[in-house]
Amino acid sequence: MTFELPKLAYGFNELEPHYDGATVEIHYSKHHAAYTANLNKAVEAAGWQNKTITEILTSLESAPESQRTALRNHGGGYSNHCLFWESLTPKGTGKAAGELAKAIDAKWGSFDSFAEAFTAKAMAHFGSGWAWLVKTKTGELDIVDTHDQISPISLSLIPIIVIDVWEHAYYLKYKNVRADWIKAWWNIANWEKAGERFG
Ligand code: MN3
Repeated sequence: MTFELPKLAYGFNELEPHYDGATVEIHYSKHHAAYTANLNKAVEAAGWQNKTITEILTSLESAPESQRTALRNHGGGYSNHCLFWESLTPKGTGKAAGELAKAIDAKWGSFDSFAEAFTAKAMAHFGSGWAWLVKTKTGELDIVDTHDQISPISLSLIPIIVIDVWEHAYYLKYKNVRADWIKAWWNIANWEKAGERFG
């Protein structure tokens, strides 16, 4: 299949003041668009046009060797950014609700303790990458980080919510201060969507 940039559920400026319109526009229409275009090239070169993105990300080891790195980088870049945009909303509620909230409380004791652990993971990640709340194969919640464009789907994890901590995600507004970007992210985190993903 040919992959396309997903439609955003909000305008470029609608996440302000937490996430500025200029960064959102460049992040989406340049960075995410480039991953999407390069994924389509790699898919064609590999003869993998019949595969879904999940099939691609879970069968990288059987990809033609010449395209494996491109499929990992751009397939991950395409998918991770789709999940990232869905993790954001202008109508952030600040915390999880329902079954997801219960599972977070059971694992971390409280939402605040979870938030502290998630923030710490995002802060501690060295270099380009992502911090994720995921569900494991056994249904347990966990906080993980992945490097570059590694997808949690390739690691048999189900993504629930994610923050992009590549510098391109925040440098225009927050410069080198990743802590400020992470703090801002909590205001626009989409816990409703996370609850749906948790199922
Ligand atoms: Mn990014």
